[in-house]
Amino acid sequence: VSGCNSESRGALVVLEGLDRSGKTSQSSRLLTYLEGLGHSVELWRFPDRSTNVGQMISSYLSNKSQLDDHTIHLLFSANHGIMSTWVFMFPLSIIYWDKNLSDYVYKHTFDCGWTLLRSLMETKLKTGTTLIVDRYSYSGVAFSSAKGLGDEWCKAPEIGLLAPDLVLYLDIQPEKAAERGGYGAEKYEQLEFQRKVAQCYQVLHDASWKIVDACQPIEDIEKQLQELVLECVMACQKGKPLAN
Ligand code: T5A
Ligand code: NA
Repeated sequence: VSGCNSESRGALVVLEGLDRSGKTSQSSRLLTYLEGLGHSVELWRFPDRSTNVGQMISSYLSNKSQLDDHTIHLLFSANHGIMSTWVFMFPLSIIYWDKNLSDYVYKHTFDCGWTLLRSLMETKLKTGTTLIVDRYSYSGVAFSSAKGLGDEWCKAPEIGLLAPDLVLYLDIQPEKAAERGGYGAEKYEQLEFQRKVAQCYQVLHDASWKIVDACQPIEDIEKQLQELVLECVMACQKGKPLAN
C-alpha cells in the first residue's frame, strides 16, 4: 500500500475537539489502523506532558499552579515549538510583561520555533510518514481566545506552521462530554468555558475540516475516520501538494 514513487508523501492529519470528545482514543485507533495497512505513521500529541514545559502545563491544568493567561498560552505554544523558545520567552513573559515588547519578541521568537517544527514535520511527510496529530495550533487559538485574549495575539504562533491535509473535528455538546468519566478534573473542563471554546473553533473551520458526530458509538466514529483518513493518505501518496 505504501507509496514508492518520488512524489508520494505522508499526510498531515489533525484531530481537534472539546475536552473529552474522544481525540486520544481515535488517534490511537487510527495509528493502529494505518500501521496495519503497512503505512509509515507516527502519533504526535499536544500538549506533550512528558517534557518540562508539558509538566508545567499539566500542573496548571490540574489546578496545582496558577499562571497568567498570556503565560500559559506561551507555554502551550512553546510545547509545540522548541525548548529555546521557552527558555527565552518564559522569563520574559513573567518578569517583563509589557505588551509592546512582548508582542515583538513573541512574533519573532515563534517564527524561529515554528520554522524548526515545520521543517521536522516536512521531513517526516516528504519521506512518506503520515502524522496523526492529537490537537494542533487550533487548540491554542480556540482555548485562549475563549478566555478573551485577542484573536491576533492568539494566532501569532500559528503563522508559519504547515496547514494540515485534514482536520477531523470531533463534534460534541459540552453537556454530553461532561457525562464522560473523570470530567471536571482539569481546569478547562467546565460547561460555560467549553461552550465558548466550541464557538471559537467554529471560526477556524476551513475546507480541510471534516465535522464528525462524536456522540456516536466509538466504533462507528472509528469507521468514519478510517474512510476519511485513507482517502486523504491516498491523495497525498498520489502527489497532492503540501499546503502552507
Ligand atoms: N489546550 C491544549 C490549550 O489550552 N492550548 C493548547 O495549545 C493545547 C494544545 C489539555 C487541555 O489543554 C488545552 C485543551 C485541554 O483543555 P488534552 O490533554 O488534549 O489537553 O486534554 P483533553 O482534550 O481533555 O483530553 P482528554 O483525553 O480528556 O479528551 P479526548 O482525548 O478528547 O478524549 P479521550 O479519547 O481521552 O476520551 C475521553 C473519555 O471518553 C470516552 C473515553 O473512553 C474516555 O473515558 N469516550 C467515549 N465514550 C462514549 N462514546 C464515545 N464515542 C467515546 N469516545 C471516547
Ligand atoms: Na481533559
